[in-house]
Amino acid sequence: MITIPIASITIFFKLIFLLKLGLICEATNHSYPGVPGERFLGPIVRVVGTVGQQQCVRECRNRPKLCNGVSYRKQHLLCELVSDTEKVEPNSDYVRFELDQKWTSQCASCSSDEKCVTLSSSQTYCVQDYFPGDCTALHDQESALLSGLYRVQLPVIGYVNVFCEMSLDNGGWTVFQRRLDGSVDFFRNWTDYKKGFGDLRSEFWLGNDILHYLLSQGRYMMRMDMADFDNQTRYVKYSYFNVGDETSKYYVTVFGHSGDVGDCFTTDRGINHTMFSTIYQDNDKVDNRTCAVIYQSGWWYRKCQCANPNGKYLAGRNDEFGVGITYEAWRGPNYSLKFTQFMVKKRFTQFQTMSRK
Ligand SMILES: [Ca+2]
Repeated sequence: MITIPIASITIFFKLIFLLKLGLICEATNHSYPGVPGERFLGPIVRVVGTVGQQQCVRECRNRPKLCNGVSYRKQHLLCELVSDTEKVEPNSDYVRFELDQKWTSQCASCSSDEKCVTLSSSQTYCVQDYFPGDCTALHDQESALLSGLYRVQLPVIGYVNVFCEMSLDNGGWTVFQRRLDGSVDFFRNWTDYKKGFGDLRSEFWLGNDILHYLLSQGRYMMRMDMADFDNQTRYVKYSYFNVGDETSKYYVTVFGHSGDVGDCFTTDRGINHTMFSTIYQDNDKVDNRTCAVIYQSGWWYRKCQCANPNGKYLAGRNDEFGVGITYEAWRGPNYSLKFTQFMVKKRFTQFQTMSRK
């Protein structure tokens, strides 16, 4: 008589149960146990919409140099690929799978921007993968995406991580500045502002080169959100925003104000048609003074400013005229705001352009 230990029967039925739930993905000899109720924090390196769970895992396996895990959102058939699987967060809509990619020998020749395609003859080919150029393209591709870190591909500089605001004002916004707690020093030199600094999940400046190449992809609008220490909020929006390259000193063009507070960017002391200035790079329009030193930041200074979003985190009312994170048209030059965030969104997406014809 053959005896089967009770334990192995229990494991067998547990596996059947998990497979029924779809929490184990079976894909050519490799099973990946899923963790329900959690998702990877990203950055999300690639989004694949309208696929099943097993296909989602396969999409990751087909990109061995890019992908080490997937977050799958069942209701939306939404597949998020990540390369960094260290940080997770609870989310009941998701199940996450961590993948060990070392075994994937057939696709090993594909680079991180290529997808491995298997033909029926079991031969594999590496084909160029598609990457969106900004958060607007990501949002157009899949409107159910959450706010967070995503990888986009820009002209000239290639891949960069950006924070996408996917719910506020219809989503699809790429964030390029945020202040919220004073944890990051913004009184920095030209190179720091050129390359960007800080933490994309917290306080940061995305970087003037990134901003320039991002905006070079089309026609963009800009939105600035702000909050004071009484938890009041305001925003301004501009129908056009563009930033030149480094040889132009990141020359800015902005117009078309709207919002629920006065304009600080296209006025006489605004930023329109000015160059970027930092300490040791005085490109402002005051001959005998250096605005960037007086107001302790890097910014598009004119004579000198009406808003100083990269200023010192002075937390509310203070005596340092204009040095704080000020927005004169709202709380004046002696009030340093609690929160600011700047972001851009492409005005006409491919679909909208097509339907406009
Ligand atoms: Ca000057």
